[in-house]
Amino acid sequence: MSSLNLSEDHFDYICDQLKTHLSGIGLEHYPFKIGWYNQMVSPKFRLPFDDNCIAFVIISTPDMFELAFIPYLRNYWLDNKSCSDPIDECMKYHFNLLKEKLSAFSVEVIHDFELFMPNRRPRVLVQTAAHVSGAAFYYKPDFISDSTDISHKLLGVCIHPLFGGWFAIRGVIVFKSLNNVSLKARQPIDVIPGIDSKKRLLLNFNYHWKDWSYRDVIPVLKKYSDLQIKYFSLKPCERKEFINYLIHLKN
Ligand code: B12
Repeated sequence: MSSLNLSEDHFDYICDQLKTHLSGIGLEHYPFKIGWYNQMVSPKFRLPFDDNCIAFVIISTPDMFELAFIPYLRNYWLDNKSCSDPIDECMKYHFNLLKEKLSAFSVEVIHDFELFMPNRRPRVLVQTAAHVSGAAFYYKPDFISDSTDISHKLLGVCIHPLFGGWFAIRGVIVFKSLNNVSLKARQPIDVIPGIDSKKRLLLNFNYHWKDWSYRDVIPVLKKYSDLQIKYFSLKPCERKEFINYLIHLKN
């Protein structure tokens, strides 16, 4: 596919479009080049686009629940969709709207929950994308690989400088035919001082994630509301009744 080198003005225009759509629903976008991501991951996880292609990682802030999810439930949620995850459906809805808005460009959306079949490999490693875009520092398990008591592979965790662990990484949007050779990498901020705190974070994330403590590893600007905490504390199969409650809740 032939690709166009983006001028600064064009790039700013795309960023403005993303901001206009996303900021009102509690989502944020951070640009990166596909090559920065592909350099980090092993070949089987590489994204099939040109190294200079522009992409954006999309994160949900604590506001997403009230600004995007509850309105989505009220307006579009149908019980017959109950086999799919409502948050995933909400994200699909908004990413599709965005794709329509940006239909002048050749855009591909990859959600965090998309897997290749039959091997179930994630289509994109959103934590690596968040790190290379500068959105959130990715604390990888190799910080504690020296510990002998860790018998199985740990999952790494990203920490956002303003929201700590109170956010999620929803996916990436790739502008397949747009290059921005001059985009400069933004280094993510390492907000956890010292190796011991990093180890504690990883252990909390892997073994105690249900108590939410890993999310409070640094002081934060905003946390999930009580409603959001209640929602995510329920097992997916127990959420139906609570969804009905949210739909009928008076503001
Ligand atoms: C599979 C998965 C799971 C599996 C975990 C299986 C396992 N233990 O591996 C299960 C279902 C158990 C799970 C559970 C949870 N998960 Co989960 N999960 C994922 C998912 C879909 C893929 C992760 C994965 O398989 N990675 C593959 C491995 C190989 O990747 P990797 O270890 O990062 O290795 C790569 C990097 O190291 C990179 N690399 C190499 N060198 C370098 C150097 C640098 C500098 C960098 C940046 C990268 C890099 O290359 C490697 C690949 O070649 C991601 C979403 C996504 N699409 O990424 C969410 C995700 C990781 N999960 C998340 C969360 C929050 C959870 C839960 C707390 C539940 C929840 N959703 O609330 C629990 C916690 C479980 C736990 N702590 O054990 C969040 C983490 C958010 C964050 N702040 O980081 C994610 C990102 C989802 C999201 N939408 O935000 N999860």
